[in-house]
Amino acid sequence: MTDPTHCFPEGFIWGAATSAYQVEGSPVADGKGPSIWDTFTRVPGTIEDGSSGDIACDHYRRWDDDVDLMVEIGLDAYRFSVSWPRVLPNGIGAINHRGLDFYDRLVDRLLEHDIEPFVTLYHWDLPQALQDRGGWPERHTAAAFADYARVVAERLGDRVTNWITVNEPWVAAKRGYLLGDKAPGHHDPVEAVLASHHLLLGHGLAIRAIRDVSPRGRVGIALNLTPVVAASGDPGDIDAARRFDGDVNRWYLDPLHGRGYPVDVLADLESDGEIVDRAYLESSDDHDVIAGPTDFLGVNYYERTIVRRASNEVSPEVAISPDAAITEMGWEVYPSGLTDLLVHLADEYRPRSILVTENGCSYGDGPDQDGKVHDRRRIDFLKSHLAAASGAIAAGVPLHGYFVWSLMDNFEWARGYRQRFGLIWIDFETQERILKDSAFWYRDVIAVNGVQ
Ligand code: IFM
Repeated sequence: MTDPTHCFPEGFIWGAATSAYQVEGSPVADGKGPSIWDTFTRVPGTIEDGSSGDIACDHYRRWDDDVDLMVEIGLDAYRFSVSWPRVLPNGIGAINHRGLDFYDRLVDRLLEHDIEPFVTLYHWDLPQALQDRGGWPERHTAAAFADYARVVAERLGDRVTNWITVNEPWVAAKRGYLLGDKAPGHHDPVEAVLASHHLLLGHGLAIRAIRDVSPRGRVGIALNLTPVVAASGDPGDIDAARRFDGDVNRWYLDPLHGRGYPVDVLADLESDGEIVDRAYLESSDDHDVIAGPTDFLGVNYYERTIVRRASNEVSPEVAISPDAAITEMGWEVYPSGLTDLLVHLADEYRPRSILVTENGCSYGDGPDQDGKVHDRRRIDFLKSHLAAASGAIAAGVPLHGYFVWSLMDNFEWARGYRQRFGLIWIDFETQERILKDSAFWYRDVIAVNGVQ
């Protein structure tokens, strides 16, 4: 094999990611309690194809075979999430040891194969029992999350080093409690702001719990981040871009790095009537917790966002460049945005280490007559984004790992099973798995530690 064009530093971590509700299935097995996604998917009209995660990839029962596929690809690391209601069916209180046993076995098998587990503690499947008590808009949910983090760390912390507290708090707060296209499907701006605060507080409290139990643990959070561009030089578009950037990026990055919430966003929210008690959100005790030191920043990157002034003058609108290539999610393919984002994060926030905890694309290519999946567009997407990541490293960004979203096709939330992000194709009727061309391509990338 010739020398790769984009070489990565020695020790660079090559991984792939999934989340519990999207792959596991078995929603009531071994004493698992219901999550808000079990409830939400049963509401008619919430999921495009009327599906749910009841079976998904049946990973709860096929995990051993799935680890074999990871070995075939040569992964250094596997990022998965723990289902909170599997471990604590009521969200708090009695521990369901059979639920923890599943993750225990998975971790052992991964380590047997030298695959490093990266454990996400919250990837959106809040126990329904906690939602019944108000969910993330309530402060006690943050404390419950830290207790749950402690329980998981006590069981797995002797073998798991890398922990991701919360995945994409913006999505959990905004889409769950304001836009309503994700569980629990609410439409309440005040709830959404409170939810974001308690997700951040929960993150900070969970860091303390994990470090307490497992001092060698390395802990971070995974944020969905996007470079934001104004659609034009029109002052309305420029202001819309500022608001969007504030809402998605700075509202999370600033407090996590000890700066508190951005004052311009606080002012916007106050004038829009979305904050009832500003002092509560600005409590310095809470911000000390939220800004607790982390070991890495997890970046989930999919696309840049072009923003223009909203026609209704209230919320900004997202535009797509007319010449852009788009994936089947309708997302723009924009690899250089990854370089820009990583360089900006390193300059502005100086995290010790950055991991791309998600990057990938949805394309529906399925098996041909020979049973092969030729997903050329995914290879091109990943290749261009790895070149962009390599550019960021060359510019001095402390980027130490990259996780493809996703290891396998899975339940893509409100989009159901019609969107396929995997390196592994899944027949959701038979549960047959096929490694796509992209999986073999990624295997070669990992083998030479770089992209040809
Ligand atoms: O599938 C999701 C994942 O759960 C969180 N990040 C974005 C992915 C693609 O939409």
